[in-house]
Amino acid sequence: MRLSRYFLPVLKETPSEAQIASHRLMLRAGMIKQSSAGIYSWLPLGYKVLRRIEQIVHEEQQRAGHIPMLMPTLQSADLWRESGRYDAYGPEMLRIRDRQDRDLLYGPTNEEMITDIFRSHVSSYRDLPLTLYHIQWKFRDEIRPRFGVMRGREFLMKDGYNFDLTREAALHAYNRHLVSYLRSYERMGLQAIPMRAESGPIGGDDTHEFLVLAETGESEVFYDSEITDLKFGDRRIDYDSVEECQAVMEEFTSRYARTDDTHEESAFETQVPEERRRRARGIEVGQIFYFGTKYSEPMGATVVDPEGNRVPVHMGSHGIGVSRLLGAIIEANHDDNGIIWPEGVTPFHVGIVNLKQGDEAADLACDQIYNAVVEAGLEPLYHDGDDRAGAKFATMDLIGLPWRITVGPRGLKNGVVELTSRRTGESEELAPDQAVTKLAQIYAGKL
Ligand code: 5CA
Repeated sequence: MRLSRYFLPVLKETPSEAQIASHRLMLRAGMIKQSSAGIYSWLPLGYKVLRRIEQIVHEEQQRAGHIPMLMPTLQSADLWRESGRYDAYGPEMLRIRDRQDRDLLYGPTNEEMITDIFRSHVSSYRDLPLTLYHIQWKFRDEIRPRFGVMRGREFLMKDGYNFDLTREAALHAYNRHLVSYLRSYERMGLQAIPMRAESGPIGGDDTHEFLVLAETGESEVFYDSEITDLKFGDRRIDYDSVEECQAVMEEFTSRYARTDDTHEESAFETQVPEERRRRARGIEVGQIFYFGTKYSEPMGATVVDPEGNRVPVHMGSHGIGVSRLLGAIIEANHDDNGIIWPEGVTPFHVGIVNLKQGDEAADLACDQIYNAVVEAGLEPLYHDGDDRAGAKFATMDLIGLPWRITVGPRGLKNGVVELTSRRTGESEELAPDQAVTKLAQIYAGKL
């Protein structure tokens, strides 16, 4: 993409309404525009990152054997009356009436709708296990929407639902989700720690929240510092193996890590030596629940088991805050000059800066590098405007592409361009084709 043909409305001024870095930077980098409180338009740059995050979520869910689908945003109130949640959910639910006077609602989550789909089509244990998921907009009329996409009213969530014959099988689904979430967050350049939490309006006994440590996080967290040394990394896992998934779950959840809802000071003190006790703040980027037959029983989602009895299925639900993740990633990856995208989610792989637009040799070299980057399967953003070099660098630093290739007449005389890392600020002089080769290797994970 050439910047001159793109739509990147960067702001010079720091917007006064934004209290935290990620919100300020998303507005300044032209990624989002508020349309009303807690509701945002996703401008092209923000939309690109949103799609990258969705793509990682899709890949990791499907790797774990979960099946993608799509349910609507508007739901019938009658379904929610069956589970008893229509009245219980309270003012966070946006209730709507259509022209036929039917009660609808903008879905805050989808347990009822997926249970209805299940009961309409599945009636035998032979069709289990089954895990369906979608990535869809949700609406929660939060009393205090704030921090941009971090606590929105309309927000994008991946929500998945497992259906199993027994409690044990459903707990395997729980563990499978935990593993797939660890992988997903690491691919996004984040460490998200599973912590024991409260189940709130979703219900159920077992639940973990995934928290990214950040000073601006809305949750207070208490944990054993050893937890931050754990990495999932690139280990291979057989998602069908109960033992393997259980082992990962135990490894990542056996140390003390809780949100303030479940924190017990006395347990913290007895279980964790003083020098490893940490109190901090975190951003909740996902939550997994096992809730057994809470929805299947009242809604009649049953299957015939091997003995011929009709039994309600065991379920859980599992959510990732897809749009919130942009805020969380930026909170964890920025400096005074702007965003620093992790390579896994960056909107463009490299920025090309032409120091002297209109100079024949520089223009030609930029075009050649641009084409070579595309050939290598990567997406460049070419800053081809007439701005001063300093202004071009400032824009590139603000939007945070992990790599920049700087091309100028002086370097070209010596046959070199500069490859610069946004994170370290370090630059290297390389021949143009070598710079592209190196980039390709970095993104292929070989460097
Ligand atoms: N049905 C379950 C799991 S599918 C559920 O709704 N879980 S949840 O309430 O924990 O939401 C899942 C994730 O959505 C949260 O962990 C959080 O990352 C994100 N989320 C929740 N509320 C908001 C909000 N107001 N703005 C942005 N993201 C949110």
